[in-house]
Amino acid sequence: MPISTETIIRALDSFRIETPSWGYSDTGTRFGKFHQPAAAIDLDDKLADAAHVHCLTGCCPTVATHVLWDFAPGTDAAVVASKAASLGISIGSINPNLFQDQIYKLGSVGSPFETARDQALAHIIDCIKLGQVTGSKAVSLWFADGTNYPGQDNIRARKHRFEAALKEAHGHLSKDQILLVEYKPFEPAFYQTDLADWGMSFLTAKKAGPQAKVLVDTGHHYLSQNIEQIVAWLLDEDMLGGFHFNDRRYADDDLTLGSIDPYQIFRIFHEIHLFAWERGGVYPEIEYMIDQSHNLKPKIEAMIQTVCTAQELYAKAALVDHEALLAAQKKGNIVDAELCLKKAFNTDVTEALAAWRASKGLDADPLVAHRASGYAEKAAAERAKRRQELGIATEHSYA
Ligand code: LRH
Ligand code: MN
Ligand code: MN
Repeated sequence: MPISTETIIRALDSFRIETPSWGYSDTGTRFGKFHQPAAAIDLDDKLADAAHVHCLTGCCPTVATHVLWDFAPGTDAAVVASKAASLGISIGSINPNLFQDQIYKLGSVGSPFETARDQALAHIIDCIKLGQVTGSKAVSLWFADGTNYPGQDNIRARKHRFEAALKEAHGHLSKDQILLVEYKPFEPAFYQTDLADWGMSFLTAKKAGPQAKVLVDTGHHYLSQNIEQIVAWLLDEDMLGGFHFNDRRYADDDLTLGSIDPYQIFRIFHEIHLFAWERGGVYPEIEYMIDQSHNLKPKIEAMIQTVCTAQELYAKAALVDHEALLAAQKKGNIVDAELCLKKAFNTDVTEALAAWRASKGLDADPLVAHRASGYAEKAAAERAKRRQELGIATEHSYA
């Protein structure tokens, strides 16, 4: 076996990526939704779809849940966890919903209203408990909080409200749980977002406690921002908790990973492999998660495409010759240093990925295997019927 294939197989053996429950159901933009007959209707469907993706790819053993969208009132979380287990997966990150309730109009933990802050904190604490019941590791926080107009609220007072709430929430974590703090520059707050960049998440997480880290959503940056530099700094500070992977052309577009700029994801993975190489091959614990909406592509195909793209780019980045890179850097040889990255990026890893899959008893191409399985057609027929019985919109524009 060529050395590069061995390197890739070793790298992929420890690479896991979490799929999001919301990526299996109908989503859209604020202008509307296009329904798909095979889209998941309820949490059982989402678990089944996530298990199907894991079965084909072998690297998606957990599914992220969004509490309001997934756990109807009265849902027994232990039952959900055992359903997931019976399908061969488990419940991954728990995402509180701190933005849809009317009470959050002026924010959640950053709101000027104590009632909103109290409700938000109670919900986060409930999610931490939910995570304990489902055996999940991460509670993943994203806040829509901010203001839309200059003068609307006191920016520093909002900062202090955030610090107090996250510190209190952190106190409820079990020793195995982590709190991930996501940032986003704008939307839905359009003048000032409370956690607008990695620095704000970093400081807030630091103040919350040692189990809080930063979550980098690749779509949550200004266009020319150097995300791999943010990743390198967070790694160096031991503050990189995880990723929400997606791609974008303009803002938080939630397109499938690598569809616009695969080299950027490669460069992010390169920083991680380099960091581990400098530490004798010890990789930091990072939660790799997908956060996509992909409302036009068929749900499961889009998910498989993203998972395979992530594996491919992770594998390519593992091929960077770190010795040669270091030597070029020491000599100030910019061209050769850059070529180390380009050479790895341009390597065709199809065979190596197939070899890794074969070693796990998987089909060489999960997308082809999915299409051959008839899963989507069966799901479409059964779910269309169920939608009719439930009186849910059945008009579909796209299969
Ligand atoms: C916000 C976000 C956040 C939410 C998800 C649905 O834009 O990235 O992670 O939880 O989308
Ligand atoms: Mn996100
Ligand atoms: Mn987003």
